[in-house]
Amino acid sequence: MFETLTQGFSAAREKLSGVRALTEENVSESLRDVRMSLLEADVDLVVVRDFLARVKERALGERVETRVRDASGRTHRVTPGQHFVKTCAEELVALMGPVDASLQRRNGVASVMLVGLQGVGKTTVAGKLARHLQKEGSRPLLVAADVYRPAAVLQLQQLGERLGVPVHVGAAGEAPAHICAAAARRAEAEGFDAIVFDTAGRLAIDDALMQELDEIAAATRPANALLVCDALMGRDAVNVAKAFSERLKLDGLILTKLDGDARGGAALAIKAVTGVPIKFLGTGETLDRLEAFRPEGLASRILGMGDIVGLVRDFEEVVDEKEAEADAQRLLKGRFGLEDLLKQLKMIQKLGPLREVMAKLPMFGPMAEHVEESQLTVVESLIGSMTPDERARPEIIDKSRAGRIARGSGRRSRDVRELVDRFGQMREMMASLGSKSGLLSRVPGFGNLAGAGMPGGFAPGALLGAGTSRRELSKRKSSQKGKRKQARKARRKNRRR
Ligand SMILES: Nc1nc2c(ncn2[C@@H]2O[C@H](COP(=O)(O)OP(=O)(O)O)[C@@H](O)[C@H]2O)c(=O)[nH]1
Ligand SMILES: [Mg+2]
Repeated sequence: MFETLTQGFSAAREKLSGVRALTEENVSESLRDVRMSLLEADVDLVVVRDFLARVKERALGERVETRVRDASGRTHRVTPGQHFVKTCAEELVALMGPVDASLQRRNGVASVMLVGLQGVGKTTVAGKLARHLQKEGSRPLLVAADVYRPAAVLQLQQLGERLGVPVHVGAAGEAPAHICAAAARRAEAEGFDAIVFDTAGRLAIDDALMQELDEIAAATRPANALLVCDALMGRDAVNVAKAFSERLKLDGLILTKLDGDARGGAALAIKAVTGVPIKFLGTGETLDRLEAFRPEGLASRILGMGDIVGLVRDFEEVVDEKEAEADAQRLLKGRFGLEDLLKQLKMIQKLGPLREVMAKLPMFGPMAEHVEESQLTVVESLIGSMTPDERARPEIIDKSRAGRIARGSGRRSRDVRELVDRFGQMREMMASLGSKSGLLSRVPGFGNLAGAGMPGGFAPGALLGAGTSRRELSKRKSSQKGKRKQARKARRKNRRR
């Protein structure tokens, strides 16, 4: 997601890393990288121009605070480069915002009419929204209003079946507006408090389609008319959205297929060009891949700074809160073995493709594209070949044990040693930083695995060390050394007290 933009902003940030002040010259130079990535990402030209102008004006116009005080009263130094990134983040949020992921209700019913071209993901979104509404405690009814392709009805029925959500289907030859009106009456009679109309699309916008959508809207007066857009279409998605918004009153946008979109041009420009707020993002084919839109999360992912809040939400979906608490407690006491690691790795896998999960982590974002899913499998197979004792206390794994584990898992002894070494480092890190970590500690069960904001701090990731560049590794190592030194100092200080 957004690799193109992330690279541009990272390059810009790097250029400003040593400077003592933001000047016309160095800001312009940095913005050149940003401009190039924006154009490459297929962002609308007018949007690019305005965005760059605003960032530049603010970067140069505002007094750069060199020291800020955080909530706990500690002061931090702020570099001009950081100030620049903060300005970019705020302008990205302003460009893509506001936050508006709520679904409106009329007479207590959350009615949603989905419109959009063919193949953009309307039917998939219908299923995802039904699931979302279910999770919020509503009772949704799905309505198959795409009557032109029998397969479309079947597709919705299959989704409904999987979710246990009834699907309203019209009679043969019944007009879409008629079907939808009948479904709305049925919803009222049968006590459904949410209804999602899955309408037909076309390859391009035409009058017949608009006419049909007008009729459905008039017949059902949906509380939410949402346009579904395919992010992979880039600037075309934006143009289509503009044309739709000029013909139909839209309450929101849903951007789909962001998981496959390396450029991100549509996400950046679509709100600015249409004036219609983004409500949800589709980030995969399965029904759980729907995210409520948060511009801050997207902006920080674009800037390569991760999206902790998004990650926390993902975790809430897959993690048993109580179990996570218990895990965290044990970790706090230093009782943490490879068995626990295996459990956490499995949990990560439930969250989605590894590189997507990593992209949401600060510091790991830029490395996410180097991550290979297969590394997880290696770690899994190694741990799988260990005895319970070895899993609990990996430090007992000597040369002969390592050899046996390697043979059992079909890996090399070196892999075993690497895993054990890294695990040892990780435990040490945890012991020194432990629960003091900031944001990441809010991730259930992960708080103690992670030193927030520290390269390599995210333990399972650090353990994989997957495809990490040598430079990154050495950076990490020296930073770890620094942290360890700090931790030793802190421990000594504590003892003295
Ligand atoms: N990767 C990915 N594929 C998606 C997403 N949403 C939908 N799709 C796929 O896009 C194709 C078209 O989706 P569909 O819901 O039938 O589109 P419709 O014609 O607008 O109803 C299907 O193969 C979906 O699995 C998404 O967020 N990510
Ligand atoms: Mg469809």
